[in-house]
Amino acid sequence: MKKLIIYSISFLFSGFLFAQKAETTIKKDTTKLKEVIVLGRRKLSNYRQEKTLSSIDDFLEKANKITMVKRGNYAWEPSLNNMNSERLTVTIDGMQIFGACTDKMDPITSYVDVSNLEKVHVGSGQQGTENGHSVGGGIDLQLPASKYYASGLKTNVDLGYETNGNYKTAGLDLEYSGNKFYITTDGIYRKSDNYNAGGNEEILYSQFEKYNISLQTGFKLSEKESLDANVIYDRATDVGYPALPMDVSLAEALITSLTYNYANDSTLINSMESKVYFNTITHVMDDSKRPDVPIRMDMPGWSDTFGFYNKATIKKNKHTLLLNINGFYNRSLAEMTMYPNDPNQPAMFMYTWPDIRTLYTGIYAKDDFSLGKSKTLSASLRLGYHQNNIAKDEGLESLQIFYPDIDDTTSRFLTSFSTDYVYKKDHYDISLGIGYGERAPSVSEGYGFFLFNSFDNYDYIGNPTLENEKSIEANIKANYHVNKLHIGIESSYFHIMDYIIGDIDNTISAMTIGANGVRVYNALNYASIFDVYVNASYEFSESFSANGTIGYNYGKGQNNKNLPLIKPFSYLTEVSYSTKKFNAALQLEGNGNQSKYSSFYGEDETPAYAVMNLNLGNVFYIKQNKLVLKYGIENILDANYSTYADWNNIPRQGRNFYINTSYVIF
Ligand SMILES: [Cu+2]
Repeated sequence: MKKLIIYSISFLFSGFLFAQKAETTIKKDTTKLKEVIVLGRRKLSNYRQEKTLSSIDDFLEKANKITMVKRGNYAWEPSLNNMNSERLTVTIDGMQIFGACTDKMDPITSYVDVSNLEKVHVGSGQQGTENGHSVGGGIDLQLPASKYYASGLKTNVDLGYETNGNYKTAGLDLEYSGNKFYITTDGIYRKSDNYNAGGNEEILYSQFEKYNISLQTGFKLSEKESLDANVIYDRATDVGYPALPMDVSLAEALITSLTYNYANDSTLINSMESKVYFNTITHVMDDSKRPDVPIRMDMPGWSDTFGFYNKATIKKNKHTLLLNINGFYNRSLAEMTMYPNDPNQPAMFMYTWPDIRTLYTGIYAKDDFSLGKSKTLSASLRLGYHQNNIAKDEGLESLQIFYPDIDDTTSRFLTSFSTDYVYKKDHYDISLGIGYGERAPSVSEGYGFFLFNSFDNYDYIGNPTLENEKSIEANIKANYHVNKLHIGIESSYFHIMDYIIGDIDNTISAMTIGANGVRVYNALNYASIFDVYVNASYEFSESFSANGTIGYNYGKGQNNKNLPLIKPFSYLTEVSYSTKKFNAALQLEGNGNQSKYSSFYGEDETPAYAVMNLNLGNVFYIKQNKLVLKYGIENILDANYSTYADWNNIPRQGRNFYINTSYVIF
């Protein structure tokens, strides 16, 4: 391993120094390996974007390798390469932010809305380590770029309605852009009642209500320097989780940042970006609306994060070097109070996350080295120092019941490394990559105390003695286009060592009434995950085209048991018609039978399903203003179904008619 690091460092820097003598400058697309989802809300052009007012979750679900794990109609959990939360780095514009729920009710993606963001960068596996260490990949939700357009005032009004769940959305944006100053502010409000699954089956506790407001402003300090400030406030209340035994009465986030930018084409350092940030999350679980629970519980959680990054790009000859030094300090605290039905019994209190402080600091370097017109070799490296501290003595003492030898502090060193080769010709391109990565256990995996998991019906206890999880990865991506036909393939293989997962411990009894028992986080020697997606598209004419994607995924542990939440065979086909002012698309989307389910981890066999959707869109120009209209029918045949990614087989939405309108006033 050490050798690998030394070689990679020498590769990054030696090539860079040697090449300073060469004279050609090559501009190329170095982000090829990243998937970018553009959240252009008021455009008609992106036909896969059905609704202008889709949630971030809806947008993410359209990406090839991403699936959303659903516990209800709100706050879905992204899964990339069949790996979720703890194996991914999800950041907001490079900022670390961590949910405050011990039951994963609040993935980071639930604290932002489309109005806050411009695009989403998805980096698969070790290509997603720019902002942190991960095994499965990184998702960076990016804020809008500075807007010094001198275009004056612009206003957008958005309204949406969906019949299923009586779902209403309203949004308003104001943007003022000058030469040296800009300010944008927006607000969005969403409210849905319970939705109906196919056959008019009402899904109780699937309602939600949320609003989100944000403000971004910036001014130029000089021609080359500018300062940006961004504040996002997001508040969800009365969120039901039909797949879980509890709901959420409040999920609140305040996300703030201040960024300094420098850009200069004529110096060695092309650009620099320095950000300091702070975010705070409050999450309050609630069971007061559930008619019969064995015991009433209060379960609030908090997560605060301070952090910074310093990023520079250096272009010299055939090299494009990106450096990123970052660090954060997070505090995660969660409590549980149980009130027995017998009022003479005392309430029971414990820390489910005993005030865990995480300190991380690391450096990332990536070099793209052009080997000629059509070939690029890239290498990236991330090194980091990671420390966990248990700040509550009661928490340390509780964990010492199971781990008598542990200390309040654990430190670890993390390494990630990857290299890719990209070959690009007129009719085809191919990229091959390998990588090695490590991640630290999450707060729940390391320090969780009797966290009930309704999926397998076990209480989980964290393990502070876990090793780093390590992954060796290989990936390939290839595209072929000829005339109007396009074929692409994308595949990854992960060999994961010390794969963290819960292990049944019969010596401990469960805290939750009715639970099957206790699982303690432990590690399998290894696990393997494989995925492959093939897509093809054909343009019959300028306005008429068809496309299709099929996917296959596989995941097994060393004990030869299937891993949980591995996507079965999946497909999506679409025919679309689009002109400048109108578009229409008919979709068929489905999964095969989930034959390789994991009964050991609480899964059962989810049957195959298929749903059909119809999406239509128009754009109208009224004087210099623009009106975008999107409307259609989802789940046309009103199928009653659930997928492998639906927690406890909670059925998805039945037939839904929707309309979204966006009006842009210049
Ligand atoms: Cu929660």
